[in-house]
Amino acid sequence: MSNTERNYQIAKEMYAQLGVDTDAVLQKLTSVPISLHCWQLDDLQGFEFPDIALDGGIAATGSAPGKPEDREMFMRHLDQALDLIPGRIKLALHSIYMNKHGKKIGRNEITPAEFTEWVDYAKGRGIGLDFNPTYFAHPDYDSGSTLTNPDEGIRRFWIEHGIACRRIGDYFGRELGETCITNHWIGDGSKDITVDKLRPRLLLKDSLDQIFAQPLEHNLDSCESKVFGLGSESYVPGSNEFYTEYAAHTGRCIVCLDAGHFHPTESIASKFTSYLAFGDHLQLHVSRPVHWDSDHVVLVDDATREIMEEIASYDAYDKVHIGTDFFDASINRVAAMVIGARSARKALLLAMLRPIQELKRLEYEGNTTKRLALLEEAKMMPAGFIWDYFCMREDVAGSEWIRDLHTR
Ligand code: RNT
Ligand code: ZN
Repeated sequence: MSNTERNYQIAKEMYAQLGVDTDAVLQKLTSVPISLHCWQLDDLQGFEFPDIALDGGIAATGSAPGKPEDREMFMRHLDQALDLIPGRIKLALHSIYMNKHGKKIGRNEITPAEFTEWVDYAKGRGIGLDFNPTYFAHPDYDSGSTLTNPDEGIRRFWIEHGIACRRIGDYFGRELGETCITNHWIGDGSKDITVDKLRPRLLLKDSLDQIFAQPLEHNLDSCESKVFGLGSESYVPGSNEFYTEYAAHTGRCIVCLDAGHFHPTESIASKFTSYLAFGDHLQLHVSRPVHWDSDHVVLVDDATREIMEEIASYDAYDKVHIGTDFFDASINRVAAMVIGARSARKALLLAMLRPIQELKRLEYEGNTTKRLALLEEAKMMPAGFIWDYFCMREDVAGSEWIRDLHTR
């Protein structure tokens, strides 16, 4: 018996005393998909315009060496990262990771033909795909006004992009046998005081109506809200209230909650049950805001743990679709993707290892003293032994991946 197996046996007995079945936890842990965003690897550069600067009020700061110079290097880095990430994975793409095969194709004209390599890649690795229209970083347009643009021609362009993207999402879902979530986020908003806040929202509503007009079997759309961004400090039409209302009224999309898109003391975890109470699905962008929507690498921190705990507490794995979203260019980008992905999965494990039944029982009894005591005692349980065993079973390196990391 290896050290890892021996340690697991010890931990398993300890958790059993708390009423937690670690074998069942591991079975669940490997099956819950985490949708990893591809754009950590190249600071959201994509392949469409290799030189264009990022805009839309988001930014990847830092200048670590090793940013992929071409598609081949990007794919090599992606393989390196995915090899180090245990558990069921989906990969979230942005439309700018398309392959135009040398043709001149507008972003409003893209089709599955520009993404066939991604489907082959996903099939080869046995992973699912999610998708994102890119309503920013376009040489001809200002991303501060896309789906809310009063210029009908420009708004039309972005509506067509949205429609084209969800058809590609449907193609992903059909090919891979797993529903694709197509996430719509726009950077629209204004830097300063806006007198008419209604008009942009009416335009956005109309744009979404047009984008979502056709039901698609293998695609599920989500809309991601925000409080503010760089250059949209004073007003963002795509707020959480707006999209929540839109989703509830139309039933045409679900809501995506990004951990960095709320006020600093607001936790997205505490919001889940307001949607679950109505049977709604949710998509998550697990991220790490530091003072603002900074998109730092996800860690096993309190905020991430609370997110996972809220899912585990109600067994809501089929309703809450976990995804990541961060872009840090200050450290090795492959390692950043690995750290964030492993941390998200570790936080999920910790949430699953909580003695949920016992905690609920104490709560229903009104024994808030014992509830608090047990919550604190549970934190010192040997979860690391379970994680190591999980990695071993998944045939993915444990903490020794750091030893093999060739970076400063
Ligand atoms: C931006 C949103 C959005 C983007 C991606 C790249 O604030 O979080 O999800 O990060 O579309
Ligand atoms: Zn996001």
